[in-house]
Amino acid sequence: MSTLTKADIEALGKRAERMIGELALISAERGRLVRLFLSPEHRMAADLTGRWMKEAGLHVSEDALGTVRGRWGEAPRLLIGSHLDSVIDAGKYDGPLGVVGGILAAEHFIRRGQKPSFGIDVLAFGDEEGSRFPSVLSTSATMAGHFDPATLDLADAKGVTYRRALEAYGKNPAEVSRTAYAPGEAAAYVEMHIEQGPVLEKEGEPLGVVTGIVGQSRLRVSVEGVAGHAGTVPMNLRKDALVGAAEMVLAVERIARAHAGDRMVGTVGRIEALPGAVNIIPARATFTIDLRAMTDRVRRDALMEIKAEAWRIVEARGLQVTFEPFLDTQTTPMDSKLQAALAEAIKGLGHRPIAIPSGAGHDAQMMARLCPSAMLFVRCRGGVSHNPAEYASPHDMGTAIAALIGFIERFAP
Ligand code: HGY
Ligand code: MN
Ligand code: MN
Repeated sequence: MSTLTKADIEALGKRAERMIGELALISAERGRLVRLFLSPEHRMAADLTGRWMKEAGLHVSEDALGTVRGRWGEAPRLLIGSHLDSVIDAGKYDGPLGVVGGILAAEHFIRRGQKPSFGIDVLAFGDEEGSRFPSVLSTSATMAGHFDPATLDLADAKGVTYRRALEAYGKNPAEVSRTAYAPGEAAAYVEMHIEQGPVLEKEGEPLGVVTGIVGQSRLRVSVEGVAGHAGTVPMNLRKDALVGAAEMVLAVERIARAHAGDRMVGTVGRIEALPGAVNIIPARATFTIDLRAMTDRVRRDALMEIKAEAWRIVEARGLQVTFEPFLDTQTTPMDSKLQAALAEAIKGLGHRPIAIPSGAGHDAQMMARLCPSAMLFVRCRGGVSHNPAEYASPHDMGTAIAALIGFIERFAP
């Protein structure tokens, strides 16, 4: 059974709620949560996180990509982390729960002077969502030794490159590749995260153990047509880029639905028509595709189906289409031994661990390329996420931190 009392668990949950609430006030916009990588808001959130890490007794440092690291003890290390960056108009738990939970779990051992036979690093990543640059998971990828130098030349919506943004944040891009852990230094990685889905709520359980993380393809599609006068060009003579794009969007939905058995989901989250005037037939339409499935082959085959459909559409309409892929992450299984240890810790609290595949991407997807990795899911109301209505209860968060503490008590590198 857990060494924590019910009062301990409630207190942990209340502290987590307070800390997450404080982080949620750090936003680039009033009225909605926007916290982008290498932004002034990232700086403020990183400083607040560093302060909490220090107060918990961790030794705080920051790497060349702005990842904040709270360190305790010697190698081999158990890494515990998640991300501080957010999507646009985000909920406040996606990311921060894993950072705050890691700090409070580490503090539990430091306060009691219970030094395990391994070190603990709590990590606060800055670029999981890819909300600023067309890259995702770049900070955890770097820590795992897989940074793609081409990332430095990616530009944000204002044309600021990743490299310039790093320099403006006070970092030296030349030091980026030195942030990776040395082989053997990281014994394992564990991440606590809201489930962002409805399974735990349906099961009536607060905690789940992630079996694997979905693979993702993200690409930008550009459809070229011919601008024309909305009042004078007959319908049968038009080369309307937006109508062609609209047919493609429906094809994405149809093809994704056809592969529901592989948990395939296809989303067009952004679309733009140019020149964007009410009385001009769109000459150009650009949109994004986010395609995911639990098997990589099925996902990549479906992507070919979507492209084939797009070529048929442009052929029929006298348009042109180009595809610009900017993400392709593999389906990533979580370490089975670590899953079992998380399940034992959850049972030690008198709960039933629920095994769940993750339809969302996470930093654990990259850290799994460095060391055995696992994720602990926390129930969230209605499964709602990437939405300001996102909510996890202090009781469930306290229970999750207690489970993480139980996991650490059981962990042996
Ligand atoms: O989009 C995702 O899967 C994650 O929230 N970055
Ligand atoms: Mn997340
Ligand atoms: Mn997210």
